[in-house]
Amino acid sequence: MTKAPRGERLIITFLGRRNAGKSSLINAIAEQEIAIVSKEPGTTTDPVAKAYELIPVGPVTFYDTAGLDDTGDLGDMRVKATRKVLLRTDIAVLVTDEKGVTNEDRKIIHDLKKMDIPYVIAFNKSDLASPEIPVEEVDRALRVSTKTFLGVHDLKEKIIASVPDYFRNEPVIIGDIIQGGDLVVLVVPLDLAAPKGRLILPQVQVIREVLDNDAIAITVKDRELDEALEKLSRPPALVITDSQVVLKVAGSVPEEVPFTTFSTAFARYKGDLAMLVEGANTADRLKDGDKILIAEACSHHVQSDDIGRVKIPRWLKQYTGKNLHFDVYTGHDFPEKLEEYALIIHCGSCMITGMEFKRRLLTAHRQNIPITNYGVIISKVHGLLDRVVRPFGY
Ligand SMILES: Nc1nc2c(ncn2[C@@H]2O[C@H](COP(=O)(O)OP(=O)(O)OP(=O)(O)O)[C@@H](O)[C@H]2O)c(=O)[nH]1
Ligand code: SF4
Ligand SMILES: [Mg+2]
Repeated sequence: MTKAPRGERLIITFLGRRNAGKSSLINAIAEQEIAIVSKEPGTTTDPVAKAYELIPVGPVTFYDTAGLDDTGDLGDMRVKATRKVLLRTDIAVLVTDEKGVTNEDRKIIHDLKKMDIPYVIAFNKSDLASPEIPVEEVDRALRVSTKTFLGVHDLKEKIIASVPDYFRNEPVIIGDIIQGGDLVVLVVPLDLAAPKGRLILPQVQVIREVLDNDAIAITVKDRELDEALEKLSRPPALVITDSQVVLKVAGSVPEEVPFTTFSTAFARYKGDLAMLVEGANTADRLKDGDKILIAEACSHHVQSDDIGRVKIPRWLKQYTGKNLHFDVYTGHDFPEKLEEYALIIHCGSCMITGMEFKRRLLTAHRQNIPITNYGVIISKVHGLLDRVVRPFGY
């Protein structure tokens, strides 16, 4: 089985009532006994991850979950655990039995819709009965049987067809907004924080994309920008700068020249720019006493004027004029109690994959918590957000 880094695998979660055949269906699709099946309701108690190679999608994780109709304290805990998996789920497979869609299933469908999770419905045990498929679910539904294997292949195809775009498409940084022959100016300050003797990966990646598109990359420090712009025989198609000097550079670049920051381009490349911009615009509605979560994906070395702990809180307080409270959380997940936050500001995510970052965005979005990131909020508090997102058609 192909090994893929954590966060790179598509997560497909099987859920439904107890005994509906969730575990059996995973086995039928995988054509091997990877999940435990029994006639006793409540066999699967905790979410169990199974690795599988779903051709042509690639490595995926099947999550087998406990029945969502479980009751009592233990049942509630199991339902909570399934819900936690759902926050990270890319595609849900709702499994029903010979009873078809019951009121409990309707509630699950309602939650899936609310959480914006693509789903398909497997009407399992079709060897026993053919219950009615609700009209509004016909396109997503399929009759299957893990006993006769009826519909199992088609279900697999339906799952493949439901793979979200963010998993399918090869993302671009700026390649789609420039053309062959364009001049692209990169502004790269070489301050004390810059690594010795080299450029950082995002800068190198942008230069490579400019060259791949047969365009011309001109790299300057902020100090030489005015001179470089003067010497160009025609205006650049794009100026892209490090966020640290965004204010100064914005002053040098004529208003009609497309202008952005590396962070903005990478927010789109790795995440979901529309969601991050929406999150940053929440800054205009913050109130006294609001709590903001600064979420960092790794425990990097904290500096005295740390961007997440010092600079962004200071700028945001100045921008809003409000008395805001900041918490910092480091690690792969968000803290348990997310609903107390008015806004999440995520780090630049340089150490995690785009897939993992997108999943974190979705996790916040599914709980209705606005989310933005360092690069986007920096442009916002400097009053430059509209300008730096314009080249991307916002
Ligand atoms: N007739 C028939 N029985 C099935 C089918 N699929 C599963 N079963 C039976 O239904 C029972 C429950 O199957 P499981 O796969 O354990 O169901 P589950 O949804 O994982 O159940 P829990 O883990 O207890 O929530 C077992 O006895 C299976 O043999 C099917 O397509 N047809
Ligand atoms: S921006 Fe990069 S180094 Fe900083 S906390 Fe996030 S992942 Fe770690
Ligand atoms: Mg089970």
